[in-house]
Amino acid sequence: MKFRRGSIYEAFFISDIHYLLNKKIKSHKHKELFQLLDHLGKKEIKFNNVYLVGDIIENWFFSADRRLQRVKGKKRFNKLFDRLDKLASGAGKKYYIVGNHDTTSYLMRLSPKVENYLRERDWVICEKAENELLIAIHGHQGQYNKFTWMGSILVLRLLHVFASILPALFKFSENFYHKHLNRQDPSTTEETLHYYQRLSRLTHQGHKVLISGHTHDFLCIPKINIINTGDWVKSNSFVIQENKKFSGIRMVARKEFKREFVLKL
Ligand SMILES: [Mn+2]
Repeated sequence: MKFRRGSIYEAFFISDIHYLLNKKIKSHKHKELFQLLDHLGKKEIKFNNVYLVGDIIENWFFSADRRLQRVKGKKRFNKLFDRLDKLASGAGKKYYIVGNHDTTSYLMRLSPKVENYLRERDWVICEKAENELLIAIHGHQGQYNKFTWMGSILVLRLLHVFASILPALFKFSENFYHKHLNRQDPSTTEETLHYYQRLSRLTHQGHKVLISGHTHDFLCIPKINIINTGDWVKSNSFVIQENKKFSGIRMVARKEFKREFVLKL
C-alpha cells in the first residue's frame, strides 16, 4: 500500500518502541521507526488523533528522568517527539498511554520530568483512552494487578541498585529481568485468548474495539474486536483508523508498507 500525499486519517496507533534502550541492547528497530516517521512527515500525512499505546520509552533499564536532564538526552527525546508531534493534524488529541516499561513507580506514574516534557507538548497522559468506538490501553493490566506490579517494581529497583554499584552485574540483572519480569506473555492460543478476555473484562470493552500493545504480537482477532499494534523491536507495525475501519500495517522495507489486517465496525 501507499500513502497519498496530504491525506488526513482519523487516528494513528503505535506502541512498544522501547526508545532509549541501553546501548548494550541493540535488538530494536528504531532506525526503521525513524524511516517511517520521516516518510509520513515528508508526505504530509496527518492524523486527527495520535495514540501512543505504551512502552514508548524504556525506563526499566535506567532512569529516563536522569537522561532528560542531560542535553544529549533531551535531544534524543526531541528527535522522537518532534516527529510524533508532526503527525497530529491539530483537530484531535495526542494520547500518551502509560505502559509498564514507561515507569518504575509503584503507582505506575511517569517520572515528573518526563511528565512535564510531554505536557509541554500537549500530550494527554493517561492509563486508558476511550471514545464511542474504541478503547486504547497498553495491556499489562491483563498480567499485573496492583500487588504483583509493586512486587515487580521492588525487584526491578533492587536490580538497578546492583547494576549501578557494579556494572558487571548489569548482565545478571538483564537476564534476571528477562526470565522473571518480561516472560509472562501468553504463548499458546488458549493463553492468548484468556489474556484478551481478561483485558476485555477489565476495560469493560462491550462492542468497542480494544487496541493494545504490550505482548509485541501484531494481531487482530475480529470475532472479539481485538487489535494489537505490535512493536518496533521486531514487528515494525502500526495501526491506522479511517472512520470505522482499522488497518494493521507493517513496514516491510523503507517506504514499503503492507496492510496485514482490516477490522471494520
Ligand atoms: Mn509492556
